[in-house]
This record gives sequence, C-alpha cells and structure tokens, in this order.
Amino acid sequence: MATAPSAFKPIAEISPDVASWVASVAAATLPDRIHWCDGSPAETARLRNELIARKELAPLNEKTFPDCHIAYSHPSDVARVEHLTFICSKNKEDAGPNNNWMDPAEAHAKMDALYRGCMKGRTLYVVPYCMGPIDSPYSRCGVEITDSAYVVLNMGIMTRMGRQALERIAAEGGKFVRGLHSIGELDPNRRFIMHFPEELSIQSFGSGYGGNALLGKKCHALRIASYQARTEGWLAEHMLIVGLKNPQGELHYVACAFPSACGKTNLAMLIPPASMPGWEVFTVGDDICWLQIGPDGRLWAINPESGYFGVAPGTSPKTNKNAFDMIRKDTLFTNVALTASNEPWWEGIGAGEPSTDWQRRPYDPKNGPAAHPNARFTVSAVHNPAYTKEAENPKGVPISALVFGGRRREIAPLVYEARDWQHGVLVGASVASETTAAATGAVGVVRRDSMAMKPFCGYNFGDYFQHWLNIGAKLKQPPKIFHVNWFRQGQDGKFLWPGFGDNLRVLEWMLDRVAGRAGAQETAIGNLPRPSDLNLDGLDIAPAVVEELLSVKQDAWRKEVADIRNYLGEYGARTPQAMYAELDSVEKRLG
Ligand code: OXD
Ligand code: MN
Repeated sequence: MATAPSAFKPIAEISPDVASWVASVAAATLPDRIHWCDGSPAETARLRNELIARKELAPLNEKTFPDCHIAYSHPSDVARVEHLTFICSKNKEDAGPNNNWMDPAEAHAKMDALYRGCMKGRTLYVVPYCMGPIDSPYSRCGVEITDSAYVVLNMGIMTRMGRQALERIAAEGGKFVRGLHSIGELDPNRRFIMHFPEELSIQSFGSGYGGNALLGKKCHALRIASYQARTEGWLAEHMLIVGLKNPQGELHYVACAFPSACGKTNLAMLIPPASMPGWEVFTVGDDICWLQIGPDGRLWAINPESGYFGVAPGTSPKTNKNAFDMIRKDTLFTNVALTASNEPWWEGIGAGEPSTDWQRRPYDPKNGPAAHPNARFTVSAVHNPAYTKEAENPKGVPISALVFGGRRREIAPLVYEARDWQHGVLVGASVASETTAAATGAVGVVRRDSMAMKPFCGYNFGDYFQHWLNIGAKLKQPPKIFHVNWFRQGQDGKFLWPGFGDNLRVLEWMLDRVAGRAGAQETAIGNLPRPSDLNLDGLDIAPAVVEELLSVKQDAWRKEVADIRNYLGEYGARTPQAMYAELDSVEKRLG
C-alpha cells in the first residue's frame, strides 16, 4: 500500500484526524508539552538520556552489553492485571463471560475523571504506529498517546513507529485505533485497562507494565484486533510464527498458540538438537499472529509486531541460545537483577551471581528471587540470529499447521492431531493450562484458556468459536491442527519430555503428517504418533517414558470431556452446536 510522502510537512500536520484527537486529549489532560514521535534514532537517544537523567533508566556494562539499559517498574506494577481489564461493549453479552464487562458510558465517565489534568507537569507523547509490515494490506494502524517515555522507547522497538505510520494513517483517511495511556500515580486502586471495541479505542490508566501500557500489543493487536478481525473475516491470535526447513529443503511455517510464559519465544527461536543436522529454523514472530485467508484459499500469517517483549528468567544458552545472544546489545531490560559488574542477571541464566535485586536492594535470598519472575527484555526482532526477512513480507507467510498447547502436568499427551478443522476448533477451545507470573494472581492453577486467548479475546468466546468455524469453512486448503503438551510430569514431579530443541522432533512428525508421510494411531481424542512414528534418534529417553507421553487415559479423558462440556456451557446459546457434536463424538469414542 503506497503512502503519500510528506517529508516536508511538520509531523503534527500529516493527519488532521490525529491532530484534532490529540488536541482534545491535551485539553483534558493538560500536559506541559506535546511531543510527536517520529521514530528516529536521534529521538530514541534523547528519550534515553532524559530517563537516565531522571534515574528511571540506567545503562548496563558498556563493554559486554552495549546500548543495553535497565528500567524498574513500581513493585506493585509488574504484570498484566486481568481483574482490572475490561471490554466495554454496548451489550454485556457481546463481551461474554470470558471478559470483565463495563457499560461504555460508565467506563468513559470513570476514565474521563481519572484523565482530567493527569498530565500536568508532564510531556504528552503522540506515538503513531503500524502493526504489521508498513506496506501490507493486512496491517492496521493506531496512535498511542502516553505520558511515559519508557512506553515510547518500548513502542519504538515493538512496532513500526513514527512518521511512516502517521503517513499511512493519513493515506487511509484517518482510520486508526485510538489508545490513550497515562501512568497516573501508579496506584493499583486507580488502575484500569478499558477497551471499547465498537469505537476501536483503548484507555489505560495507572500502570506502566508492558502488557497494560504498550497499547499496540495485547490491547490493540489482540483485544481490539480480534473484534475487528471478526467483522472483517480474519483472525487475530496469541500465536508465534516459525519457519522450519528440513534437510531436504522443504520449508513450512507453523503458528502455535500457547498461554503466556509457556515457551512461545523459545519455540519461535528453537535451535535444532545436534542429532538433527540439516534443519533450519526461522522466527517470524513470538507472540501475536494475524491470519488472513489468502487468494489461494490458504491461511497466510503476519506478525504485527517488530520486536520481542520476552520473559527473561529461564533464558540461558542452554534453553534459548538465540534469545540469549539476541539480548546482548541494544536491549531494554525491565525488573531483572544486576551483577557486581553491572550485567543483567536472572534465575536460570546459568552463570554469574546477583549483586542487586529487581527492587535495587542488595541481593538477599530472604527477599525472594533476584529478578522478578516476570522480568522482561524488549529487543528488536532484527537482532534475533534466526530472524527472517519474511517477517517483512507484505503477503505474510503461508501456514501449514496450527498448534495449540498448554502447561499441563497430566492428561494431555505430548502431541495429537485433530481429525479436521472443526475438531481442531474444539481442541483449541478446550486448551487448559496452569497460570503463570505473566498476570497477577495465583500461579500454577489449571484454567481453561481457549486458543490461549482467555485474557485477550475482545468479545464473547461463543461467537469466537463460531468465527473460527466460519473461517475454516472458507479455506480451500486448511492447515492441519495439532495439540501439544511439553510439560507432562511423572509421579516424581519431573518433566517427562526434554523440551526446547527436542521439540523439533514433534514438529517434524507434524510436518510429515502435513506431507502425508508419517504414520499415526487413531485414538478417541485424535491421531497420535506411535513411538516408532517419532524421530527419537540420539535422544536418551526410556521407551516406557515415551509410552507414557503418548498415552490416552480413558478415565481421565472422560472427566476431561465432562469438564469441557461444562466449560462450553458457560457461553450458553452462543456456543455453536457443532462444538457439542464434536465433543459427543469424542465421548462416544472413549466408550
Ligand atoms: C505477554 C503475555 O507478555 O502474554 O506476551 O503476557
Ligand atoms: Mn503473550
């Protein structure tokens, strides 16, 4: 899509629609200054220096971590706040039981009161951004107004931010998602993340944490985009996108939906084990995927983001060497610990030791982990050794397989294949996972998390399942759908599957299924590989463990089916009958 070059126009004049919205927000919030972000390196340097002068940012060891910085958030503001996140559709039923709902008029009144005068003494930053390649017809634009320079720095990494995005907005006639953000006083009692899908707008107050404050990410690219995608006939999903080339040179892209902090970044950057020579892995995205039906009737995917906002703890040369290498330069760390030589440190890094913790205290194990369990890195995708230029392809990449998964100690086997698209939608809707530190609240509690979208779908899940069925009906060549569980544990609480690079063995089976080459056994829940169907060459794993990983326990699954039935019932008449029909047939096969 061509955008009109307005290189000589002052940036504030490129889009009159944006300018008039900025003026009305400024009249309410009363900032001292307004800064229009152009996305230039000079602007980044200036903002960094301002934050450093205010002691809100600090450079790390120049020699070993050049251009890297550390930021700390308020200790009460370290994760997404699902209980304070609302979908404000006109009709409560349209938000569904999967969301907190607030009447839009009530939400606007509440937010207007919070925003009144909230930027006095502060700078109002105007952050125009494009989600997706700047020239892709599948991309969508937004503008975030924020009073946080830290947010601007993050948005500059995570999105195509600045002048070009504003030019696209102007060329598109001023259609953009309006996101208004203020950190307020960081008071958890005055914190709300409101979404108005019907108005294509977002209002966030009182938090500086990424998932609550970088409005292009969860708020726009998932909650608002999922709603917009339904009205326009596409899908906005919580999925990584990865390209896999086998030793014969066949390249396939797969998109995988796992809940937060369940290894999407690791899988997207997987390094093949030494015993699988000749494989190559390319990362297109690690968190969000927009899927469109292409002219050929296949699903095509773009990653709307241009960077990674990844969980630092657990990242090491062993678990994710690509990520570890990627974050050694030009990276913004949040809430990690520091070593005595001013290098970042976190639990699971595998070397060094912490000197100060994420609250800037001298490290003392009595205070808990040195890095916050949800400590993050923000880094541009181009620094990933597995980066592919396909991430910039305006057409996206064609998807051969969709994979759902969760973190489950028991029940779900290592992998199974859905019989067809409709069964796959049931499999995705039934995803369950143990909660993690990515959101505030109890960790380790199993909850249903349909398509890993529980915190992110901007409308009623019943309608969402129907939308998935509708998309399937339009696809001439639908991808195969699979379910995986890397987290199955034995009686002793140890993981049964090695995970990480060895997950490629499971992906290899999937791609061979796509190509019609690999065997499987039919079971009540779907098609599973027999141990002999998996490439286990060079893997030290006992045959009994493989049997256990590939077992379907009838009794446990009967209970699971009953639980899924109850869950689907929560969406009442909005749950498509086709989902019950699929569940009935699983139940029948279980006997
Ligand atoms: C994330 C999340 O930050 O899912 O990606 O919480
Ligand atoms: Mn995520």
